[in-house]
Amino acid sequence: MHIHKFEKIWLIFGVATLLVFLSVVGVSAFYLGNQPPSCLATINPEKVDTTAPFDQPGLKKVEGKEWDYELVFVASAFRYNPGEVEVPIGAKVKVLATTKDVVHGFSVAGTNINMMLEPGYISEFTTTFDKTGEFLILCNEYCGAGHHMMTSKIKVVEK
Ligand SMILES: [Cu+2]
Repeated sequence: MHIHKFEKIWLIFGVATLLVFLSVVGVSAFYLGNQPPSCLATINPEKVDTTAPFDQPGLKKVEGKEWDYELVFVASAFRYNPGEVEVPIGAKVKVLATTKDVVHGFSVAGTNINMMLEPGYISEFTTTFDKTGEFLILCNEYCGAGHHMMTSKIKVVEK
């Protein structure tokens, strides 16, 4: 079979591009460990208030884990619990969040924290807050009439 020279070049280019993209996704998923935030842990959305750790939202010091604190958020129309929280600077924090009703967003302005909260799933993000200041948490998934009022705040403070 004869393939025209330009067709061959174009074919090679196409296959090479595909391989580059697949290896980027592969390295990101299997070597860097990037995963969708809510693919592993599930929760009964009707029993969020009585299921640990969501029965006690807020910041908790933990021992013997790779992170120093767990920051637990429960989202519901149209608020986050807690409505404001203080986090010590430099601490490694694992954010755990879920929703009691519909899909909500969990985006922390000025950081790379941006999760979708889906009913029945626990979204997780581990990070270190290394700048003091106030960081606004916003819902960026339209959830209903009060969507624009749905906020919380993380205050990063000196130890
Ligand atoms: Cu919303």
